[in-house]
Amino acid sequence: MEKMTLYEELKWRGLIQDISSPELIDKLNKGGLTFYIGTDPTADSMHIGHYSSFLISKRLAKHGHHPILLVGGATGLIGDPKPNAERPMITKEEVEHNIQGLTKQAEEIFGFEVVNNYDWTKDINILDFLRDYGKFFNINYMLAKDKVKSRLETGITYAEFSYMILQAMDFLHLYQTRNCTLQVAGSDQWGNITSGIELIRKKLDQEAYGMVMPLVTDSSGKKFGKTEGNALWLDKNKTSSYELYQYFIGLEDSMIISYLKMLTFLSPEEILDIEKQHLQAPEKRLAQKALAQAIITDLHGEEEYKKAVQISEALFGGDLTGLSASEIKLGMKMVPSITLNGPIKLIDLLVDNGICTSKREAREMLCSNAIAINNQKYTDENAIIDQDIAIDHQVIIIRKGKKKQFLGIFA
Ligand code: 383
Repeated sequence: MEKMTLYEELKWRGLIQDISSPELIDKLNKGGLTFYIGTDPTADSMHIGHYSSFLISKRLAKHGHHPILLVGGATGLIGDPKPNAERPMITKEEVEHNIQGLTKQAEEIFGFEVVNNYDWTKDINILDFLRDYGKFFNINYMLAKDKVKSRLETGITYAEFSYMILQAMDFLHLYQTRNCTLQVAGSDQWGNITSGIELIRKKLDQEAYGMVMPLVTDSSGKKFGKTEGNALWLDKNKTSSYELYQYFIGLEDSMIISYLKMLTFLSPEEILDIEKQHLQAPEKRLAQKALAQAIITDLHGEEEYKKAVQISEALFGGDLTGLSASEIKLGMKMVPSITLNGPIKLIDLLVDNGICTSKREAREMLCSNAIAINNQKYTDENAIIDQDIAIDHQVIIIRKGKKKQFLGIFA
């Protein structure tokens, strides 16, 4: 395959939804731009949705552009309007706490410089704000922005309505102080980015640029990384690598190649190769595994990825050595857990905790070799299960048949 330019590659990966001007294409291909991407401190960790768009910054950085990651200590106090409803205000303390988490995470995961817009926004007084910035925003222009337009029926407060001005001020500030000429984001940010470009044009008579990527969704339009309303967090204490692994492995075939393009640094050749093999034997879930490996390794490192695979295999009969009780507990958060108060006869353990519905069922299971503890088969109903057989004297994994798992935790 002929080597693609950066822009061609971004296109091929499906990462370009809109650019503010075709002039940007050459500038992107050349390298050397300072650009920024922002996130608001609405939680103390980013989730996979953020990750997918923040990855763009890594791609640009690899190509010789200079990234700045902005955490919105100021904008987080106001809240970017959602299309359907006003955001609840979060306390200043919460914002402060979240900033700390996000800043640490951004530095750890991306290793880029982090700035906070609170630093240059906090001292602007209201009259200067209205004169120096408010005067450049025409209400008709603001009302025409998608996010505002969609809120005119249900209502929007003056605070949220002003949000786009704050974000535009950031772009202007970074343009002036850092020669930052490009802002990148997900497509929901288009209106805010173009407001900034417009402000820079009006105040300085200069040209800045914007680029947005499409939202990553599944084939039914649901956001990538949302499971029953829960986000997949980038903080491994909130979402374990094992949980990430399970999510990626379970992804549908129809989207998997486009996820590989958008969310990994695998080369086009590698992706085409995986696609070919995947089409020959989709049941092997090779593409899903490649995605899991790439994302978990990029996020948390190779060790974590290996652990995630090991836990997955362990759960289905593999090797448990080397796994600690806390890793197993974290990895098996969604497996039903049972508290054990001391040594117990196996048959009682099975029946008292509802693993089997009756002694009769328990005996049948035991006789047919269908009960395993820590992947060792048990047939003797009188076997004593105690802390001596538990991993780190704490946890046991009880398996019934091929699929059902329970986590026993000694109190
Ligand atoms: C604030 C001040 C700026 C520039 C950006 C911001 C944040 C921005 C925003 N971003 C989202 C967020 O914080 O609300 N107004 O959750 C998300 N981003 C990125 C990406 C995305 C966007 O952090 O599309 C998904 O992750 O742009 O929704 O000067």
